[in-house]
Amino acid sequence: MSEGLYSTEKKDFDKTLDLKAVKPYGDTMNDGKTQVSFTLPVPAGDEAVEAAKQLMRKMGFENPLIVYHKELTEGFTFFNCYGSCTHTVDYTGIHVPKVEGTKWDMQQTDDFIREHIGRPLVVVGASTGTDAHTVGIDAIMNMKGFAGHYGLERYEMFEAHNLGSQVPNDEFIARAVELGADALLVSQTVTQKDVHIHNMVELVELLEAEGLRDKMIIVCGGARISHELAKELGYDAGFGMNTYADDVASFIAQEFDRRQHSK
Ligand code: B12
Repeated sequence: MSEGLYSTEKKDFDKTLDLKAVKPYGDTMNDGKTQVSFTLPVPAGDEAVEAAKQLMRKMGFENPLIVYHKELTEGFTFFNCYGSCTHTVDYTGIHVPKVEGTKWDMQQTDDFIREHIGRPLVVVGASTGTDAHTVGIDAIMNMKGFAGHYGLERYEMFEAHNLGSQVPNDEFIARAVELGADALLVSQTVTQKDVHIHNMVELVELLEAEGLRDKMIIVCGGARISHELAKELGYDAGFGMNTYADDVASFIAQEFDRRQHSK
């Protein structure tokens, strides 16, 4: 037996990495293997599986396999699918705007503030608008922090005020003024129907109307927040997933120092 299905000859797998045409990696280079899951608003059954397959092909997946499906509730079916992605991206042409500056640890940031600013910086943070998610802002602000990185409350040179969740923008600003905030930290987790955009823009507009925009550094964060989006909406910086207090603290210290020199 030589060629064919039962061949014992070693196959020469594609090992070419072309960064100008990158596609998902499953078992071997360029196989495009991808796992996708979604729900269709149809009852479970053969027709539902066929609909999911057709959709996979339309999304650019070859050899779609529906490996699991289950009716979640009457008329809604969930699918786990595999397929080979036919699309590629040019990785070499990608430019992602990022927060500029050097990332320091807690000690370095505290030392820098002590030496260059001479007083603790006041930061006021909250999950604003209708957003009830507190874990993200707590991870950045609370004493114990997140994944081994202490939060801002632990820093000697930050006075951190965490106002919690569902804080309306006008209340947030009023408290920030009362506390003499140098920086505002806005957390936005829910992004459905662009609710975060409206809420984040409203904050900037209110600050501008009250002549406060340039008096405070405004930073936002959340799993679906990027620095690019933050800048677009009038914020000084935006931080996404896997952010630690170190990132935010370094940025605020360096930005505050830059501003005090440009006055
Ligand atoms: C826990 C949770 C809840 C809890 C929240 C409890 C609490 N006290 O926080 C409860 C049950 C209340 C909840 C409710 C809802 N939730 Co919820 N929830 C989650 C869940 C499971 C985890 C979120 C979390 O805690 N992540 C961990 C933290 C550490 O990560 P993080 O928030 O991304 O924070 C990091 C960074 O983003 C960044 N960061 C975050 N904030 C800030 C701020 C600043 C200034 C900076 C610098 C950085 C920063 O730093 C953090 C650390 O690295 C996620 C799903 C998931 N697995 O992510 C859904 C999820 C966020 N929820 C979702 C939804 C839809 C809802 C509801 C609308 C559901 C409903 N229909 O009622 C409600 C909304 C309630 C409301 N009014 O806000 C969706 C959001 C989808 C979207 N894109 O909008 C998710 C993604 C689930 C999903 N897949 O559908 N939720």
